[in-house]
Amino acid sequence: MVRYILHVDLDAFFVSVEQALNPELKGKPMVVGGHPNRRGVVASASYEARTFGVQAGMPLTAARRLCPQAIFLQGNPSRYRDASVKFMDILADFSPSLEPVGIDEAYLDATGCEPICGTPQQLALKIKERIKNEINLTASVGIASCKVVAKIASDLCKPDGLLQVTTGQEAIFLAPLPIAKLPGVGRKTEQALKEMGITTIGNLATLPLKVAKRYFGAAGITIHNYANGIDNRKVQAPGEAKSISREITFAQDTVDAHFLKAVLHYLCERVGSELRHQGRQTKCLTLKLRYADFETTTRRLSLREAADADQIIFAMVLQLLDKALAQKQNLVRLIGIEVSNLSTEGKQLHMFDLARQRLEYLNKAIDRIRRRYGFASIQSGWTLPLKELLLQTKPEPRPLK
Ligand code: TTP
Ligand code: MG
Repeated sequence: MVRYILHVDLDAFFVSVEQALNPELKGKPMVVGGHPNRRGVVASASYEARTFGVQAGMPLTAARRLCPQAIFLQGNPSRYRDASVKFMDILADFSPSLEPVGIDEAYLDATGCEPICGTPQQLALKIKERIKNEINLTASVGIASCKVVAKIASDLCKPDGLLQVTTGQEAIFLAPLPIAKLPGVGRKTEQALKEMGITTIGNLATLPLKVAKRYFGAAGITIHNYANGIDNRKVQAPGEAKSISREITFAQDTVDAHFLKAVLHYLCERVGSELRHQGRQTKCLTLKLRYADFETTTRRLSLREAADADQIIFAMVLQLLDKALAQKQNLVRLIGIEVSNLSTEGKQLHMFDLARQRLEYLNKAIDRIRRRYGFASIQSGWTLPLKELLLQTKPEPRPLK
């Protein structure tokens, strides 16, 4: 059966929320991320600022050099979270098959929705209209038979766009695009492909599969399939996800082990609270590190007993970090963790394990405070040095429930 998948992404999200609240800012070059004299990176740039070369992720000082007339704002995470919840609520009205990806984007499976919502194009227009009317933001929508093509389509038609890729035309649509546009092709893979003379997605599509596999392993098969417009991934509602992951890319690469451990603790808190929110536990932990040279390593371990406590996850994953740091002492660019092998089975009673029970009560109390007053309202000693950094990182999507 032909699928119709929509990828909906809000345009210049943080900036647009600020503009919706203060219309005088509309149409101006703007950056959300912080003061241009301070350390930090651009979180969101208005399309007017982008014409000067300003991009998300670049240091604020560089953004100011490129566009000194831009308005720089610190940002208001709670405003963005509110807008995100409203955005996801609007999407949820259109299909039960909704997968929020970040704070401002989601996949929606519209297969079979035609009798109620009309054609996928009509559905996309209705979604855009409600977003405009109800939260005063614009969204771009890509429509295709699979996720990867829908995502690329929404990216290409930004801002305020709508682009449908006809079923059967996926590979033709992708062929002329630069390989960097393909999800899964990071800077290192892009560089390696370019050295092989592969610059467009079409070039990659015609590379023999076994060559892609030889050079890039399992990831080679995935990007080769994507390049041919083949992507069988389903749109997964959050509760169905097989794993939960959180990662942070630093504004400045670091080897500071104390800092890395603090960030790791924060990530464990994020993952732990999401596990508890979903009523799930993990038996498998993965640590991911990307170094300044873009080499990425992952280390994994299995837990004997399933866990959802930040403290247990942190204690285990810390061992992985210690090993990784002992082995390679290069500057670290990104750190992330993933929990997988998730279960929803009822917890065993820890009659003789008071420490675990205490953690359970403690985490429940912390979760309650955070639900009410926001994630940063309560911090562990480990993460206290991170306040400034946390303001500059992409926030997690707020759970829909
Ligand atoms: P994006 O959707 O990647 O960017 P955007 O909405 O600003 O612009 P576009 O029109 O290209 O979609 O990210 C959504 C928000 O997430 C963005 O407004 C700010 C935040 N963010 C960060 O905080 N740090 C980052 O490095 C990135 C990429 C985004
Ligand atoms: Mg966006």
